[in-house]
Amino acid sequence: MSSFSPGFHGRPHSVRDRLPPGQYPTESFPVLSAGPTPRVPTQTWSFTVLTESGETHRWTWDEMMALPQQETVHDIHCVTRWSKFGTRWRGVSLGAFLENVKTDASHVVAYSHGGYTTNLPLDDVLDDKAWVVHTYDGFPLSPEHGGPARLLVPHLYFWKSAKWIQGVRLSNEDNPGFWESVGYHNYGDPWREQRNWGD
Ligand SMILES: Nc1nc2c(c(=O)[nH]1)N[C@H]1C(S)=C(S)[C@@H](COP(=O)(O)O)O[C@H]1N2
Ligand SMILES: [Mo]
Repeated sequence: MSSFSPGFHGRPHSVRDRLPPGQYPTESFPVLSAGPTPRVPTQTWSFTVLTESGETHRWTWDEMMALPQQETVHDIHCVTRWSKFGTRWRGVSLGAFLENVKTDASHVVAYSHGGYTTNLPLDDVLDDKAWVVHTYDGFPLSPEHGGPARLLVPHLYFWKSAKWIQGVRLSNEDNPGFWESVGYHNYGDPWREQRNWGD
């Protein structure tokens, strides 16, 4: 026993503990996009928060980069059953954008270049649970993976992490997004295996 490092014995259990039901771990980083990959130059990039009362807040790329930056490491889980452990990102907590935004909204819809949308309860994107990320594993996020910037919501299935993020709409209604309106689960908790509507 003592000839093995603690990590050797600990590992199989911790890997299993980190794997939600019905998932398998992968080292690769698959690309899943419902359409063509938009090319969004940082020079014209902006992030918009639209409130339920019609107020618009907007950040350019440089303004976004001037907000507090966080380095954040997470396991991610795709509903197609792959999970990737320990992905390392850099970006801005969604809470930093919403800090000075007056809202009583219950939900947000994240919307992307290319038309993709996904819905989330507001509580699920506050308190460092969601980020607008621009760097993956130390390098600028590639267009295939949503660069120049995507949403990262690691505690929910990865379809909630909208690539090529353009902004969020705050609302008092919960309006299903792209996948949610064609049968994916409305919330998408991988630990409760909320893959499809009715799970
Ligand atoms: N704009 C946009 N965001 C998207 C998607 C998409 O098709 N368009 N696919 C989602 C799905 S289903 C998954 S699993 C992840 C895949 O991200 P990846 O291609 O970086 O692995 O992005 C999510 N975000
Ligand atoms: Mo997915």
